[in-house]
Amino acid sequence: SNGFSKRGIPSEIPAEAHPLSEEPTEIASNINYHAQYSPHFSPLKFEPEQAFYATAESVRDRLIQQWNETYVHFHKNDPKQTYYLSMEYLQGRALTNAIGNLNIYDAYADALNKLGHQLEEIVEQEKDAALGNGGLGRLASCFLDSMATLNLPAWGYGLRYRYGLFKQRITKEGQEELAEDWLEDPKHMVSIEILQKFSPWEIVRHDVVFPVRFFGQVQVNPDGSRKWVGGEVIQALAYDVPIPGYKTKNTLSLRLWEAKASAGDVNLSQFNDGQYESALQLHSRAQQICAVLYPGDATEEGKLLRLKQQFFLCSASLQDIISRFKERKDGNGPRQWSEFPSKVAVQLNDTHPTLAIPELMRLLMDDEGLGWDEAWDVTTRTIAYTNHTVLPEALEKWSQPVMWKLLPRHMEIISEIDKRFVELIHSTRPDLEDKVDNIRILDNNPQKPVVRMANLCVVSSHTVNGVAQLHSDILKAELFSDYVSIWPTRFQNKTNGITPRRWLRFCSPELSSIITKWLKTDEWVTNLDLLANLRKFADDEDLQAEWASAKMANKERLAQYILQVTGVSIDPNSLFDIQVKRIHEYKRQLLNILGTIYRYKKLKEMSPEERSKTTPRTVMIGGKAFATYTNAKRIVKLVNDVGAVVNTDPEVNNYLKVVFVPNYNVSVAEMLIPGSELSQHISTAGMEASGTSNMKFALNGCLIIGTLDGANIEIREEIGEENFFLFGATADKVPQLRKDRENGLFKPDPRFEEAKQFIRSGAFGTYDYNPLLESLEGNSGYGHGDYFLVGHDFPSYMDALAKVDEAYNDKKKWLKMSILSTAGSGKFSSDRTIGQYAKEIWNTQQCPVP
Ligand code: HBZ
Repeated sequence: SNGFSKRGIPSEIPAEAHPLSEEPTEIASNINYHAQYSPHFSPLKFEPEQAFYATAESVRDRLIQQWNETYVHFHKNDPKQTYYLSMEYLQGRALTNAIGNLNIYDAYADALNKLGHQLEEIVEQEKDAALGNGGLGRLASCFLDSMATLNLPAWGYGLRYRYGLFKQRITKEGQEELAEDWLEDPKHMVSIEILQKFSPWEIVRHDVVFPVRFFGQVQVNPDGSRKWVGGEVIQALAYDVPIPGYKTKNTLSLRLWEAKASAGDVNLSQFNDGQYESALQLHSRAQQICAVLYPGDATEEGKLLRLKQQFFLCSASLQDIISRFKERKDGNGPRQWSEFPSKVAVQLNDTHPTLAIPELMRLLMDDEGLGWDEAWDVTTRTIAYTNHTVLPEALEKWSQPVMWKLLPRHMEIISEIDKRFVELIHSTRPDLEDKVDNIRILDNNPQKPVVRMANLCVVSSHTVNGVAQLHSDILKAELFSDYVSIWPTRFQNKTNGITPRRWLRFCSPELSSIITKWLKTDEWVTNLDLLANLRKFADDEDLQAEWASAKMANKERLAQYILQVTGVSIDPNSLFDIQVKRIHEYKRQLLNILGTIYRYKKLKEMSPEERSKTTPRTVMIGGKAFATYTNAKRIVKLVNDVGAVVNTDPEVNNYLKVVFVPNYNVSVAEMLIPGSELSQHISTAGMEASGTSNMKFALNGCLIIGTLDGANIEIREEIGEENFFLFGATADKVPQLRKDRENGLFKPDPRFEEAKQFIRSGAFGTYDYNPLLESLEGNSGYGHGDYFLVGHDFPSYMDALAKVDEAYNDKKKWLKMSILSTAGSGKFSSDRTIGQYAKEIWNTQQCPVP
């Protein structure tokens, strides 16, 4: 036993745990121990794969020790805790991060050396944990890192998907999706379903199990109270993934729920009759719940299973939170429920965990006996909601009939919240009377009655925030403007951030040591504002030389990787120009490739001498397209087709290469970002809520070409407008430009027409690109042509690209701009973001383990 009882609460405080040695010899023998005594494969072998598992388990021992100390400490001190509810976490690999945060990287490298292995090679064995789709999931992972590092009392809650985000394979047809088995067994094990799959980092908590009900009906008791009964009950089993803070003992937990049927749910008599499938029906229904991560990023899906997943997360997490609240009684008997909001802050990562609201109401009223008013007061003082998008198609709406069937008691509660909100408008805001149908929670359109999840969140949360200043302003001025007039103080901005540990310190040790040397301290790793002190050295020739050589080393490493995964050889002396993110029309990878096509065409038309005066460029584009998003998949195909032509064209391929980087994920990002010189963040203004890779690139001294959208605006402010390649319409002009376009007032730039015509001419093969090109003019799925204003922004984009070439030719100038990008990135640490959430939303304090 680790001294913990049912919910991770210590039954007795364990004696002072004996510290694990940081001596390489002892670490080596510990790794050896794991290879021998917890082997998941034949112990006779000790190849990189086995060495990875043994190393991970050895590191995990340390994490468990710190985790125990942390939660014992939290239990004793009983601070207010944050519970971060998210359907997604994009954790990536954990090994480098863990030994880096624990400050034992060198010791482990030595130890592995003694065992005949290279740490760099062992690290590559680990599979990414990709339990998320994109920015939203990665943000949750950066937040966990910062909460641990800032010693904040917190838990992350999520789902333990069996299959995470799909693996992308590029074929002649374009993108192909493969199931991503992040829990895949080592190669030497037979990969069949009945074997227990595992991650070396997780700790299964067989004693932390909560029942989660689906379907059934509401029973009205004689005293008028109500109870949800019947239906099917699935068990939620906890798996804890330790989250170490950087150079602190504090280690948090990411608790992932897995769905299981109870032992009693096997119908033995059916089984004995040979009806195996129906005997095990509930088992297979339970298995389905956490089988796959739903592909998100602005696609509409109306699947019952997704709703079940969402409720499963919310119900299990809230039962866990409530039981912890109850266990931590103070000296004077049981806790008052009115104290709950001073002990518990629940943050909803978008609307995906909205059902936490009616579930908390239900648990408080039906299980704990609170009246409506008291339960509502507790709930609204506990819950806060973060919005990540203004795209209408990404705003969740669930069918009312489906919800009545799956969650009858919750629909009663949601209807009551809706009714009371409508009454509030009637009695206090007659001026909003004619808008009430739009802002209430239930959309009772008889054709398609739905619950609007964002509205439920806004009405039920004490705080609503956007993720960059522009985004928060748009929320207040547009999407949520009527609510602002009702509750003016409810709305806040919390500009996103990224963890400087993973996204600079560990992914670019070269640049990190230069920064540490020039700042004469490594404190910037936890106080990123210190990077501003690099500004005074931006012109220094010695720093510039060191900076250039670190960049070159990272570019060479990246070139090696590109050669290995694509077979394309790229020149480290060319400008490395990168756009990596989910493929979406609003992110405008199409603008990038059209600009590249135009560049290619002009290079073709030049004389060899003219060509030799141009700036050699390597354009890299990567990202996954949602499997049924046809235009996004066409863009992937187009980039690949352009690459196939350009890269094999001996006339131009010394001056231009076009690479589609396959299977973009966290680990690939850790390779690309340090080696980048220019990165593209070119969404139609007003559409990218924030963006977070823009922050990672800038932090790594990569210059940005971008629109005035999302966090680009704040990045440009911080690093200086002269260090940012700006182009495109501003958000306030977009609606009028769309109208003009509809009214035939748009005059396309001849360069834009030329690029499109070049595709039509068959220059990149015979694939039918007309549907894609039509989205730029005819009627697209979005109602009218070129909704994303690719044509409008094309000329200013091309002009900005020309400025990039010019700046790159002046090496000193470019290096200075690069240094100033890093120097201006201090604001974008997720430590700053999380500090603001703690102070301005959660009202939580640091609780460092001594
Ligand atoms: O969240 C992204 C925003 O597009 C990006 O601008 C922002 O920086 C980031 C963090 O705040 N949103 C997503 O990544 N959204 C999803 O992945 C998503 C997932 C499931 C859905 C809908 C969207 O059902």
